[in-house]
Amino acid sequence: MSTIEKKAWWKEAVIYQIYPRSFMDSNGDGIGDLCGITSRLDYLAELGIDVIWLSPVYSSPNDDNGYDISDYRDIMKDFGKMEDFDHLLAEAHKHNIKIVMDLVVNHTSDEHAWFIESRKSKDNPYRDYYIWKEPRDGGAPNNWQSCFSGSAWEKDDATGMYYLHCFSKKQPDLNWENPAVRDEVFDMMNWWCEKGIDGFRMDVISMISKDPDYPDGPVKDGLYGDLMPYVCNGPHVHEYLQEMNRRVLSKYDLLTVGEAAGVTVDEAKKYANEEGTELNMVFHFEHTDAVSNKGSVVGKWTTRKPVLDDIRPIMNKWQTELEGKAWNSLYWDNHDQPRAVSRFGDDSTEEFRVLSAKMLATCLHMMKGTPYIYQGEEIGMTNTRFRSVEDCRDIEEINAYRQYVTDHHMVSSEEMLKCFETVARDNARTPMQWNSEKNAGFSTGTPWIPVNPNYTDINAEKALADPDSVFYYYQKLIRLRHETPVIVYGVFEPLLTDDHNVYAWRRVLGDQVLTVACNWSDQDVSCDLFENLSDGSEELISNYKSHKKGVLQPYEARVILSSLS
Ligand code: TEU
Ligand code: CA
Repeated sequence: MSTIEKKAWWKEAVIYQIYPRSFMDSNGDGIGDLCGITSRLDYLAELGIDVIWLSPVYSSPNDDNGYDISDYRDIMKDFGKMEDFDHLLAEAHKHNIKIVMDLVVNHTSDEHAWFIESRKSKDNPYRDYYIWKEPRDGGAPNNWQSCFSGSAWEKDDATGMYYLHCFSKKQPDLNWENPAVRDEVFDMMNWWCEKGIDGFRMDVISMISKDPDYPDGPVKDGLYGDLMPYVCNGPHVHEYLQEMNRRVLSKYDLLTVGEAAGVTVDEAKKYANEEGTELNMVFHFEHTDAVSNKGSVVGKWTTRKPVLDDIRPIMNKWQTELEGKAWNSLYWDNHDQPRAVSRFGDDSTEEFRVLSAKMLATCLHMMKGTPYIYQGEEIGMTNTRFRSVEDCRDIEEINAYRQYVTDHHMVSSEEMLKCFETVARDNARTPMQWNSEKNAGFSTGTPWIPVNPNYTDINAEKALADPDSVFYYYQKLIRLRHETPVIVYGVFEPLLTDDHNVYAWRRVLGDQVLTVACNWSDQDVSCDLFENLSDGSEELISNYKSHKKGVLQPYEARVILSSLS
């Protein structure tokens, strides 16, 4: 028997992530923008989501599409003006939709005023805002590789010292040990909260406290060392987040989610503890990294697709271990990941694309935690094609191609492009497919990144005209969540954990039981979970209209609500 835990609106909500650059272009310059988002609020209200997470919209030179911020209190020129933001926020609230901002404070842009000052001289008042080290043997201070290839250190001519950049060299890492940096960040956060925003998604927040020894990392591919063990979950990260909570978060009613690269369940219990001293929840990477961690072509790059046996032990661990101690966030994809249906489902035929997109949605939305939908997931958008590296826009892809293909000949161009088609971030960044008109209805100009050629078959207008579409299936899942407490608060109990094809579990709350089964294969498989249903059992949702006795059909998903007594 379960106990009813602390209720919270952010546990009951469904979040929809918008990558503004690729969502809707209102002025024909080929780049999505804030007015474009405002023009599509009716669509989001129809879907029924509660919250928008906006990927960064602040001033940025766009080395990493807005994750390199040059002014935290201004809007990126490509996206509009502050008054467009204020209008979006007000209109979203009128639609009963909250807005969560992306908070990127592990690093700034090298064009941020703080860094422009910091690099000027060793005694500049802003010097300690960033992480500067003397050269070692005339080279970089250690062997760390940046997440975007090459050394994580860049030599700066003005002083001959190196600064740390875990990402691109245009994203210098802030020095959180400096209290002045924390003051600046917390002031800025309070400023946005006073505007009336509804929360923060915190970019790589697990990386803000570094190992003070800066040791060399284990060398993986013969070029550089891994920095992750020394920058994730560092010695002061919980102290800094508790300070942030005291000085900002606790003063408002916010949704907070930390993007927590390298997080383990034990660390998550601290970041997302039920007492609420840090954040509401974190994103972990264990299911998205599952295949690369088992062996890849090079780095994260792989052509392998995960199978249920790769994913279930991870998801079940997070479900059972956080129970009662911390809250989960649930996602299959985002702007850094390939498309959910292409990676975890099956986009080989139209029938399987639709069935498996609905199956994955069922699977995710029936687990315990707050579900996140990434733009286009609700219509089953798929991965795209990379004819050559010219099709890439993402700095991660471009740099990895240069390092592994061009400079070191470790991988052929053909193989790298296959890896890109499997896991590249640009798969998620092709424009939202609104209709079958020019550029999928995204823009009247030339889109900044090519539209996925399948937009004439897969688009929102078609989905809205088809009662059996993936869109209406998501709409129903969201409505069910709002109506059915066991979907939000029920305790997760794994079932059939040895089955290679069927992912099944129960959720229990009081005397209510939800039984969930999802067939992850393209074959009929046997499953007797639904054979002896008690009287009064009710099918809440399924992606099939008729069922076969003792069998789950290809990608079939079923959810049954019954009572324990
Ligand atoms: O991502 C950080 C992160 O760890 C990634 O998912 C990263 O994209 C991946 O490891 C690369 O292989 C966040 C943002 O979501 C991402 O878009 C930014 O590029 C990155 O931080 C830097 O701000
Ligand atoms: Ca535009």
